[in-house]
Amino acid sequence: MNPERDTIAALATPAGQGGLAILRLSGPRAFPIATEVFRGPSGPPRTQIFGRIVREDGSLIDEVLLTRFTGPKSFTGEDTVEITCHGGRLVSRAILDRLLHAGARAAQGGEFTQRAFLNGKLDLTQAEAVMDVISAQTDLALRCAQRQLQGHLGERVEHLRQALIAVLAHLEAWIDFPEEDIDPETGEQLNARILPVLSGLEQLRATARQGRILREGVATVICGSPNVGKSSLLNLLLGFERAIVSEIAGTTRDTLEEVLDLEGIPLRLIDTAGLRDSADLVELQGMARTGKSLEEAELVLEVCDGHLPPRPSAVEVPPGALHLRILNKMDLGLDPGWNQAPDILPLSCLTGEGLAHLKATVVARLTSDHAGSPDAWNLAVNARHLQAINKARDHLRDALDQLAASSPPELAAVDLRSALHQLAEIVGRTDIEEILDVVFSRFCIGK
Ligand SMILES: Nc1nc2c(ncn2[C@@H]2O[C@H](COP(=O)(O)OP(=O)(O)OP(=O)(O)O)[C@@H](O)[C@H]2O)c(=O)[nH]1
Ligand SMILES: [Mg+2]
Repeated sequence: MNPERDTIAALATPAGQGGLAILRLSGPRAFPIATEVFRGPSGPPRTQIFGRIVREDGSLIDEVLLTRFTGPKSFTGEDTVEITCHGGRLVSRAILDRLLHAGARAAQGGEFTQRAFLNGKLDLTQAEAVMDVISAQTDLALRCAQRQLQGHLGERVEHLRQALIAVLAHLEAWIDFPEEDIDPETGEQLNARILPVLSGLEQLRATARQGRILREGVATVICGSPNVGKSSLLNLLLGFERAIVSEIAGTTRDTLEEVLDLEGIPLRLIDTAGLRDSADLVELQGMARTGKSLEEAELVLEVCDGHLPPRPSAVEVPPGALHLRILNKMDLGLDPGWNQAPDILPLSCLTGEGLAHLKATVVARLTSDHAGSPDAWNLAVNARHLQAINKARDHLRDALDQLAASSPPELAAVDLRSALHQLAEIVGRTDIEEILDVVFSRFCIGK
């Protein structure tokens, strides 16, 4: 424990009314501060003790349960106290004020987890996973975050890092010999040891898309002409009447967004205004918003009225996005003009016919490109990891080029060290003040 550090305090549960609220206190003065504000029996650590939080004059603020965790056996690694009080805004605020008055400092967002990291309780991937667990929107996202919190990703990266350290040691031993260049045999051996690390990095890289999907959801835009059943599809997928549906063309004016858990994959469903020629100012603004949503779409669900003959589509699918065409209103019978159309999914929002097939197709299309990799949904690296992995990969490729060109070995060593530095940044094993701010700024207070 670092005695220089402040003792920090915060409300760990959401501000507002609830049955209970929990406050946290962590740092070298956590126990003395607790003793000052708490009246109750003393008891062993990790045991809840019933007592009272009192003001300076001894008057009651609230009856609470208080638990002491002696560092390093605590979440932060420091002496920590948790206070469970009644879940009212005023009462939790009054207790927090009392703790601050007794010498604690108000914690910043993520500061408890940051201390856990600085005290070696978590590596940086695990610290990030704390936030992923809190913000997970689907079971699959939660499972992935829990695996990362258990240290699976950290272990994989550490494994690659150790392999690279061994290569560097080999290379440096070679540098200590007086010869000027790497002889072909040593070059081959080094090559053979770098290549598996490179392929390990590629495997991690291949999980980045899943990482983004699990953390941010798939931007899914429901679009098409007016009155084809876009809002009906949104409602059908969600299972409740989120959007207004009517037989009047141009019902939806503004974009509407709602998250759907589709077999563990979070879809950010966006219902949009129908696209058509119009002079109505509000409708034009709505269509402009449809266009904006489409620009950022990863999955485009283009809805058509299957009862009517096909018409040229006004939907512009951005490059790289998945595009599915849905023929709605199949209960009214499909127009024969659609017979030749490829890749269409018949559906009836009225009866639900075709929905199971549509869902299965979406899941299959979203998961197909990594069907061979069971890691993809487990490791699912985030954007920060990906950036470091990309840089590490580039440095390793440079090192291989140097070896192939039989350059002086010092040059390959520089590249290997740079690659190592990138891997160290992923798990936080380096001097990384600047990346800490980026990582922990996403956190909520009290975590
Ligand atoms: N028979 C039948 N009618 C449907 C079906 N789906 C939607 N409708 C009807 O079609 C009309 C338009 O549905 P909406 O969901 O409001 O269509 P929209 O595409 O959102 O329309 P705008 O918001 O105006 O662009 C409503 O009267 C719906 O009840 C379907 O599968 N079968
Ligand atoms: Mg609509």
